[in-house]
Amino acid sequence: DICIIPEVDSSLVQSLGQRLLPWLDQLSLEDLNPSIYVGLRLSSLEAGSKEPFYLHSLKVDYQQSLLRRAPSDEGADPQPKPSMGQLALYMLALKANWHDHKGHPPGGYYQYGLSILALCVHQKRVHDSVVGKLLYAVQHDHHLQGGPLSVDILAMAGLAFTCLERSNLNSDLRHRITLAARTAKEKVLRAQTPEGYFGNVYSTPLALQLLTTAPMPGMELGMACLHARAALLASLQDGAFQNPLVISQLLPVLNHKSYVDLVSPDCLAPRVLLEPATTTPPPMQLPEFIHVMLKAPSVWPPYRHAVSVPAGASLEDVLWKAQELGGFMYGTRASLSGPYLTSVMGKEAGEREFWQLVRAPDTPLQQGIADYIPQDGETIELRLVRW
Ligand code: B12
Repeated sequence: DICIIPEVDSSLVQSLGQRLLPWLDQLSLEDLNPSIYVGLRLSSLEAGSKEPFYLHSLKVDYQQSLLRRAPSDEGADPQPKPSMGQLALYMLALKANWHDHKGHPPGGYYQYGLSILALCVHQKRVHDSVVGKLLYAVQHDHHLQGGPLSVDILAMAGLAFTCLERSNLNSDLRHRITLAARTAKEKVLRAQTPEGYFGNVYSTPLALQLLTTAPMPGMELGMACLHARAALLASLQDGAFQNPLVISQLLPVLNHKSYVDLVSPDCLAPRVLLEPATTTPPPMQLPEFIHVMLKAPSVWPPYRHAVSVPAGASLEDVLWKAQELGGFMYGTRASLSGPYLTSVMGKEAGEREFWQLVRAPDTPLQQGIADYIPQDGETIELRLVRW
């Protein structure tokens, strides 16, 4: 005996769905409801662009309320943490946000690979089609053929494949996964520069995480990695690693570890307790001033102005100074890599666009606005480009 629900009149279904629609505009804390999202995603109806927006609000709200301190901490918390049931629904909502397998994934292939890796180290199996999309990208996608970020993306994808391989998840794809892990390594290896970096200095840590995961018969790994290691050590000495995110990708390499080792972390390995570095304050000196030419040719009217800042100031200081002088405007958003430039002269970068930082005539910077220290006489161009 089976239970079958005969099809219901579609206009009835639609009118039910329509009653949910106004709720999708209620994004305040007390109104957000993961159940609405899950129900809609599992229905025969969809609410277009309201859906991703609603899910986004859910994520922001739930993440924030999870991070808030427990109500017992001090004073009464007006917004209690979500209940176990609400959390459970939120988890369902995250799962209901499947994507179609055509086109570029929304956060880019880097985040796609990172997500598969994260689930894999938790030993959570994802659908073959999800892994299939990354397999296809590594073998065929032209975005990954030598673009500036290709090594970062290939390294992350390779780490994800290595984890899947070791954990024997998605066993039907085993052969393709092994092949793609090898392809990722080969492409990373081929991207080695004469100085020894894989891609650039900042993609080398992730690249090494990948290349050190396992020996590769038939590949000249040994010399290549020694060369990369020497190049990294030289750039460490030059102070190239100041940004906490890139440091966080490098530290595992220096400890012969990769993200794949999180599958079964070695909790007993001894670790050294860090002590704060003792800094001696620099001697008081009158700051020397430098001049930096700031240009934004892709806005109308084009902006071009010399800005004077103390030597050692960051590009962010230059932008700030230019704004203070008048005639220049910029906006940033916080990210794990630091402040990300989102708008120049009121012009926001659109989808798949970004404000590229370029040292004239044509050298894209390898650091963000907070980390890059311009030299006297340099011209910095802010260009709105597609990626
Ligand atoms: Co980028 N980028 N990038 N990038 N990018 C990386 C972070 C990295 C490490 C690549 C490399 O050189 N090997 C370097 C940073 C090195 C360093 O810190 N010293 C780098 C650089 C240098 C840049 C640029 C400064 C290049 C330039 O203009 N000359 C610009 C940023 C300029 C600006 O501020 N407007 C830039 C731009 C981009 C695009 C192509 C736009 C994409 C981001 C768009 C998108 O995915 N929606 C991009 C990516 C994808 C990456 C990459 C491959 C992954 C980032 C990611 O998704 N992280 C990393 C590689 C890596 O980390 N090893 C390089 C995971 C998520 C969970 O973290 O903080 O939420 P998140 O991610 C956001 C930020 O990372 C931000 O965009 C992400 C999505 O919103 N972002 C930032 C991306 N790049 C950069 C760079 C800087 C300096 C900052 C502050 C933020």
